[in-house]
Amino acid sequence: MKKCHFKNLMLPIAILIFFGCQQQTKQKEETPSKDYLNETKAEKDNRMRWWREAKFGMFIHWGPYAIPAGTYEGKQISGIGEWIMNNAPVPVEAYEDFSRQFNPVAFDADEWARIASDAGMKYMVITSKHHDGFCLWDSKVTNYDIMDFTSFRRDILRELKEACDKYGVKLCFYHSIMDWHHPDAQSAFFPNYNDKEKSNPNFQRYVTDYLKPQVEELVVNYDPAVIWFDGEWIKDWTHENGQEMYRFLRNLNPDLIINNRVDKGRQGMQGMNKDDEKKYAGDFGTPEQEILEGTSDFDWEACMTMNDTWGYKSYDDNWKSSDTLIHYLIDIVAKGGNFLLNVGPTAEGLIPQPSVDRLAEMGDWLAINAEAVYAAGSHKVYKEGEHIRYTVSNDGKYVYAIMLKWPDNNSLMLENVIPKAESEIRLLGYDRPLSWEVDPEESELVINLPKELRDEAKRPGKYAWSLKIPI
Ligand code: FHN
Repeated sequence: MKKCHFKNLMLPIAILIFFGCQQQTKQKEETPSKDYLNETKAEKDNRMRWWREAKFGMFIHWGPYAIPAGTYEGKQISGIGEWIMNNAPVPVEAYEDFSRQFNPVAFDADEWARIASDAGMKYMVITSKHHDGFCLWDSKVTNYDIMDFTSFRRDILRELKEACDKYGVKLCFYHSIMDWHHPDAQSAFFPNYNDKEKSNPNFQRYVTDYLKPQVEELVVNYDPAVIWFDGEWIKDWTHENGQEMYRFLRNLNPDLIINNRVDKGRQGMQGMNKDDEKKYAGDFGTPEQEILEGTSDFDWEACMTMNDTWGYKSYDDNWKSSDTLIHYLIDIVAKGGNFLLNVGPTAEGLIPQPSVDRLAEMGDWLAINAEAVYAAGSHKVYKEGEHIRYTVSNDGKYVYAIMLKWPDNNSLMLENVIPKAESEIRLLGYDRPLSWEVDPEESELVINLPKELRDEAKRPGKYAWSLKIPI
């Protein structure tokens, strides 16, 4: 709801709000502005701790684009679903009709948070606003939101906040800098550029009067753990804008984590920052639809779709298997990254069943292998051959060798870990210790897997198995 609606409220409430605002302004003025771009390593380590231990998060792309679901005027539109406004293209007024119709009556925040939590996901990043400009919360800055523009009139982000708190999942917001709907954010790149004479766009005015106050609302009213910017590549958004936004938000909440797309450092889909003299704002790199080749000193999170679209497309059935997704998670964690795996709910508010099925299988796998994944650091090498990935417990007492494939001869040889003498090597999910020896000539560890586990059905879980090795 926009601010002007307050004029209809009763006088006493208006007075209360007035004094409340005065108080808030006073507090803001009194808070010294700290330069969070220059924090120490210890400060950053402390702030990033929960995120580094979380490893696995749910990405949610959801908005009015779920209504056309990839089809406009009878034609299937190529490209990712949430880009339909740009790709079809759909003029602003016609797209607003979709937004007006957005009525996800089957949306159940509790169910979404439960699905994420059961999958072993520790955080959720939902599109507060994607490039189409439509807002999923009750914004005072615009009427182009779920409360004022639709008959649904439920604050989606508020409901998710409550549900995520209940399940111990941290709620985070994706927020697009690029905005195809706002008149001041139109540029030659956008579908409605031809209307620009009507509006005389002024991008910096959009930043000051719209983008910043909106993200401020999100941070102050919903306390997100991460702000995940996107759409920063447009030329109107500058390095200075990025620095200033980062400082502004960290001053609102010093614990906030912000991705590197707040600034101009990201190098395409590889997602890590350019290596130049500029110091870019942002706390972690964002590889998109890819996994880094190796480890990195800069925190990173790979975001990925389960099929080929972020926003729902009714006819995209190119689903990755659970096997593949679990192996991606292991590979990412071994290389020191996080995995942000996307779902694109339908216009009714349902997470598609193929996504639900895969998430349940990932949750089953993590229920057995959790300790090899969470709070795990990187070993001196992250892999051995094609089928072994390594992690290390945070206390440094155990190395986990995760087998992506069951060894053909039922015994495993490892070159990169020597166990503590007389210690017990265990297979997570199996109740007896395994026999092992170190080949003195080769200084190779040989682990003998129990004969009964030649039978796939008797193994603890499917797709990958973790050996816990005391060091
Ligand atoms: O254009 C977007 C796209 O729609 C999607 O949101 C992904 C997710 O990382 N990011 C963009 C492109 O980098």
